[in-house]
Amino acid sequence: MNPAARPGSDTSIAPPRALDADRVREQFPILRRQIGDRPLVYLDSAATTQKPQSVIDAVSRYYEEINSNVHRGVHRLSEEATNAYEGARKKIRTFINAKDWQEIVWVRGTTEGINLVAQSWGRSRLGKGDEVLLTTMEHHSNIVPWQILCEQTGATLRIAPIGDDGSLLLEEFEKVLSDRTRVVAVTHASNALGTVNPIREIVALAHAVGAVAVIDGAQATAHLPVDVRDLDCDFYAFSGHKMFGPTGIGALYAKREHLEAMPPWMGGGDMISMVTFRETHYSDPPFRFEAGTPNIAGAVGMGAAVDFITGLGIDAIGAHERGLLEHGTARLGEVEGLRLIGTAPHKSAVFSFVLEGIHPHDIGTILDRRGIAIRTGHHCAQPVMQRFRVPATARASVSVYNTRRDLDDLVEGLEEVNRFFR
Ligand code: 7TS
Repeated sequence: MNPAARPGSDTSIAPPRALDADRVREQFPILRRQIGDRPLVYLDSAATTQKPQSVIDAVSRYYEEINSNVHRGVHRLSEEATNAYEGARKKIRTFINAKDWQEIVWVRGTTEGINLVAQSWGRSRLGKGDEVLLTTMEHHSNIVPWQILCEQTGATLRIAPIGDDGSLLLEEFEKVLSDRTRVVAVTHASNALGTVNPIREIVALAHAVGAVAVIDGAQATAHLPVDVRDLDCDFYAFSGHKMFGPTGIGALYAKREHLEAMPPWMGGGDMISMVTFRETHYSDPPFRFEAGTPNIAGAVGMGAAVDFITGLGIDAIGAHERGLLEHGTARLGEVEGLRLIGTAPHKSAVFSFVLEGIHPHDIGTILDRRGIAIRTGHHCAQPVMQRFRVPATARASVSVYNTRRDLDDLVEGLEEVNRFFR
């Protein structure tokens, strides 16, 4: 389906440029690797994406030419490092259409971003009688920080259920929502099911009861357009490594009014304006939330990753992946005993499945012998496994550099698995 028609997407009507996946692949050196005597077939991008040469070069160039600490020195290198670091923050701002750069906090990734919101925004505000509303499809990163917060404050966790196809049941969500709800924390796209949630609608429902909306964008930013002003979410967390950038870097978007009212959650260098042993004055956001020397090279690399995505066009990426979703869904349907877990109408190109009577780890091991990398297990979404009554699934997830051939290889591999076990 056209992402422009999805709730929460942009409304551009120009058809996306078609994407030449073979040319895109050439930009990813790791895809030239052999696994044994087979070419690598990488189908684990939901865990982490591979990195294009431009991102690798940006990180190397940073270390080769301008490595220095930021915000501190008067010397040339420090000034250049600061410009590169802050320049990358501005790229993130533009990429998600935040109103200003002060709304972008550098973090280690989605997990840290959500913990920051829970501990800084949540801990000083929540108490007994307050509720935090999640959905069944959340990643542990969007569950455990809220459980910790509830333990600390006496607030209660509530869960909105999902249907048999892995869609959020919006009517049920509305029933659980009440004026006790202070936080609604929902994933934009599910890593275990692929489901894409109607974020704009969810945010509006949260706001109608006076709750803030925290969006886990880990599985969204490399696949669909994200416009935080259009979504009107209060917080949006995402990871560099899931969108062609380095590991150990991510961004938290927060509306400025929230950041200005939030206390720091970690103390240290770079987050203060004045320190004495009697008292400390904190910096303005976003620096108040960035204690210690940050991952400067990571930020620069994430900026280069944004350039990579923008260069291809997020709509073109989305269209390419929808083609793969369609092809993969049809081809996997031919495999004996295969059941897809997650068949929502609004879905990203994640294929979570079980093969009747065969443990997912055995599937993963046999595929690995053919050079095919998929993920098996609970995908850090154990409540999803419990919901579908499976201990684990096998998951193939695609990105811009995947082709139909990769999915055909997967199907051939699964046929070998079936021959081996049946
Ligand atoms: N939220 C979602 C929806 C995710 O898929 C992940 C990581 C996270 C949060 C955490 O992101 P991090 O960068 O802070 O670790 N998901 C996966 C996965 O599906 N396989 O490995 C990691």
